[in-house]
Amino acid sequence: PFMLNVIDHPMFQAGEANTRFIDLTPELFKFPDDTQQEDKMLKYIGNTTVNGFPDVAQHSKKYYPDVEFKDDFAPISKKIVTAKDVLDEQGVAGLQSWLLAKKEVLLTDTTMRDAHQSLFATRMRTKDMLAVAEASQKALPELFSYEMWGGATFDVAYRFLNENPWDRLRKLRTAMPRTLFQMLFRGSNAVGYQNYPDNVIREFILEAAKSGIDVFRIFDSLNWVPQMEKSIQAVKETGKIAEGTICYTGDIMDPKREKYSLAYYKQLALDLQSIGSDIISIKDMAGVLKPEAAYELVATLKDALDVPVHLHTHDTTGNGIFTYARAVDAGVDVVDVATSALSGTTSQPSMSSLYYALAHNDRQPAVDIENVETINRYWQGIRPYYQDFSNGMTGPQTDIYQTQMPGGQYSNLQQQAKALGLGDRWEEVKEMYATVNDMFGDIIKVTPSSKVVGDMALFMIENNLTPDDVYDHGEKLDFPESVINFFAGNIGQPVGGFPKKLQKIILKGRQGLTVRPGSLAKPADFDATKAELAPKIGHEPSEQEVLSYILYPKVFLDYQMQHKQYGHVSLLDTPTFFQGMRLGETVDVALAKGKTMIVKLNQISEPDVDGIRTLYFSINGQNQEITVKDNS
Ligand code: 3PY
Ligand code: ZN
Repeated sequence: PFMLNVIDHPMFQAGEANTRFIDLTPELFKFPDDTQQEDKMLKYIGNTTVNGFPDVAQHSKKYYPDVEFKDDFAPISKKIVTAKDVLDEQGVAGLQSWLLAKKEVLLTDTTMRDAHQSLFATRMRTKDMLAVAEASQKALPELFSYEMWGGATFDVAYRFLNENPWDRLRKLRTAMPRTLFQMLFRGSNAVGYQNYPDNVIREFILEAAKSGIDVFRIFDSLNWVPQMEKSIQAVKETGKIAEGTICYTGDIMDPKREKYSLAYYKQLALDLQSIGSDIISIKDMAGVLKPEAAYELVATLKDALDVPVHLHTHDTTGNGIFTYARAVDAGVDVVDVATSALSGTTSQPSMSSLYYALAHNDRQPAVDIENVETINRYWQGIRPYYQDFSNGMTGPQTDIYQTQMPGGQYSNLQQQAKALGLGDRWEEVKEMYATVNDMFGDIIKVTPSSKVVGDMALFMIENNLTPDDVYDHGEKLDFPESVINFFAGNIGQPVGGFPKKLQKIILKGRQGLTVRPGSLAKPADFDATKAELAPKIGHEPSEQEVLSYILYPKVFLDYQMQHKQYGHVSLLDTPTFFQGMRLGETVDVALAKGKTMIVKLNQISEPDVDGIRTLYFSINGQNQEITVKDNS
């Protein structure tokens, strides 16, 4: 129909088919797909304009950075060998020796994963990462890796950002081919909050490796080694790097706290090495590892292990740089940092701060500090986009040493509390979090065990319950599902076992598992799942789609529906994506290379009797109206 419209047009037939013809009849040169994409985009903008976006406030003005970021970096110098070059050319053993031989401490940049997960509830959009991806690789080729996938980014992309996380991985991988990509993987819980069958774990890892992940940081939320073993084995099949992880809690320097002692961590690290970890990571998810403890722990592990040691902390208490400096003294091989603009408090310590803290130290990171600052200016520019999701923490929070709440959980639990109308009781929620941890026998708290503690704390605050109420009348209480699940052994066994009395109350007499849940789980039937999924999404599902559906059936189908309705909304700039448009505003949407849709919002009608508003736009100069139901 496209060609016929052109050929049939009187101007064309009159031999005037030149550029003037194209200018005068742009509608003839639109492909049906473009029109559809434009209509969908407009529907999204219209709906967001009228009905808003969850958790985003009304702003009188849209913020955009003053200066547009320009990538002026030269290509990577021929003299530089990146960590990715080493892995691709010399394999895992080559990378291990390369790391161990480095004098300086290496860095992992967590800006695109943990930093935004911990500062603004994982809401960073792919578009804002891609804009600086290629530049980052050129500017900072000496980094060990970028943590840019996994953890909560997987479900949040689908759930809140209308984005496909696999697309994010593919696009970043294309932009940064010489950079090691690292993901956070929750062992048998994959990138979810529950246990998955072993074959799902294996397939997910194979697919992630194929799609561009090089380093898999594998942890278990209870430090239970059997829950990490299958994941580590799967990574080894791919030739990528398995980082077995010890999650740090307690205080090894406090002789009264015997449960999580230095000897405990040393044995755990040795066990993880013996099942095939290529690197051992220490995951201080709450930021409670104090400087001298970091020195002792790292020195002990460096002495006991043959593989490199990678340290992760959160700067919640304000002591992150000090902790890293002592770990560097003790010989740590790699530490996790974030760009300054997205560092500090619940996020990782700042890359440039660490650089300067280690001035005149022979282990100072080998990065070009000017380049670090230039890249940081980009992030500084876009950080205000996400203000509405920010956890509001403006300075060090030393009560974390008591509550031990993971950085990645802090902002999420706060959102959860607000959603329950408990926003003004946040201090109580934090205290209850520590109380619940005691009731549970002092467990490791990291996703999903941290969510169990958080859910229980919210449940107790919401229902005004004390621990005694739970012990005395627990049989009458409907505990949160995650809590029942935990006590049933469905996410594994905590160090030292479950507190028996509470377990009996919560399971109401039922027996909990004592074996690895995956050893009982029925393997997923991928072919059957594919067949089941195809009619639901209207096309033959890819391996990635099957995996996403197995992990998050409802979230994935909801995303598919949204995507059908609204199309590629990831192309919108972030303020427009979250806030829609204001009257008189014009927004450019780059639909494809060289194809821009210029959208102007001219007028919005009052709602009619059915609550329907009409929005009057012009698109590339042509008027277009759409109707949107006002849900207010
Ligand atoms: C996650 O599992 O998402 C975490 O960041 C845990 O710290
Ligand atoms: Zn973390």
